[in-house]
Amino acid sequence: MTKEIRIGLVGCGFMGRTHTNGYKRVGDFFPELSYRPILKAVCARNKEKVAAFAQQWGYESYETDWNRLIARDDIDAIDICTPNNMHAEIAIAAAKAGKMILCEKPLARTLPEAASMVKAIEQARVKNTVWYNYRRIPAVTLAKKIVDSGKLGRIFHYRANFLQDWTINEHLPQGGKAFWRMDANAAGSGVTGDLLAHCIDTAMWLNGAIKDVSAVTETFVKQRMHEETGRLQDVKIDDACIFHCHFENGSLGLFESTRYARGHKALYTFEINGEHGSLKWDLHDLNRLDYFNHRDESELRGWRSILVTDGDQPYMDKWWVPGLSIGYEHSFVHQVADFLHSLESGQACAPSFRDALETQKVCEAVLHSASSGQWQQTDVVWA
Ligand code: 4PW
Repeated sequence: MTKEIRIGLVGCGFMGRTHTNGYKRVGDFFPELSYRPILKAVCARNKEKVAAFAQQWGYESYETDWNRLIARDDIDAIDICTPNNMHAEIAIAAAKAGKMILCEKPLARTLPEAASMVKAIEQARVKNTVWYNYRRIPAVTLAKKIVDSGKLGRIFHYRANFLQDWTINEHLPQGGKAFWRMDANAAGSGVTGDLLAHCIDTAMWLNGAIKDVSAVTETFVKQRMHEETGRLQDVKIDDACIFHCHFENGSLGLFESTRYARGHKALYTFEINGEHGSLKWDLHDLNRLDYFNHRDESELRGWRSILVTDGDQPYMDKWWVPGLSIGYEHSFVHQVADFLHSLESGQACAPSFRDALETQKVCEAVLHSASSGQWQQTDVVWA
């Protein structure tokens, strides 16, 4: 018997589209799941925009006030795709109303905000997850299987980059609908919360807790016009951030993120080096995982380039035939599938709000370290 999960989406920007595509596709490709998302309502302040989004994507109805969406008794789950400054208020209200919550990353702007969200969902005991979608790219999930199998042995190094170039133009404004990621009040931070948060989530998932960090940040364009005030205002986000760290398992980490790497649009890469082998992954070639196994016969030893498209590899039995690739959008379909599966199994859907709180601790420690010039403990507790 199919059970319905009636979705109420808040926000209809880029992430609203990726999540909605996930809800729409999941039933076709994961027919065994007993839960099915129903696109019940979408909410955004601008009536014309939200009505058009509802029509284009197939939502049954729309709202212009998220409080009304949460108050509706025909909604089971609230999906938060707003700018970061609204995550906490919406999530806490949704938890009080007993709704399941799926929240876009990063969980919040700050650690105290994130902690209040975790408290609310744990008190209300509502199902929850945070959209750190890169975990669900099959090659990344395969990396997790290889690390967990112990094939790499003792881990020495973890390094990750997330590079973009879209804010180099000094005439771009901050704030408003299009540029809220550049406004510290809306976003909380710059590349640390927006991009490094992904790298940190993947890193701790693959390699365990990050214990302490030492960071530098830079804001290359110091003032930009603010969309809301129309005035030139100080830019308070980090345009670039580099940090190094110790992991709990004794390995060293090196992370870099910037929106000023001319030519790079969304280059997320990571590499992990262990005693017996190494793994490398690159978002621009996302179906491929590179693996070096030092235990291979010495004459034939070398980097293996694994094209992750085979039915034996994570998630790939759901898609086409071996050799045919899938893309970025499928990571969101997988996240929906895993969330629906968690409703059947009764297990938490990782990363939960609590897991995302640990990532938030690292982001906060990184920003503190950059401003103090000191190493900073993270206090991460990673299961
Ligand atoms: O979450 C991130 C975004 O804010 C994304 O994964 C990539 O960078 C794409 O857009 C931004």
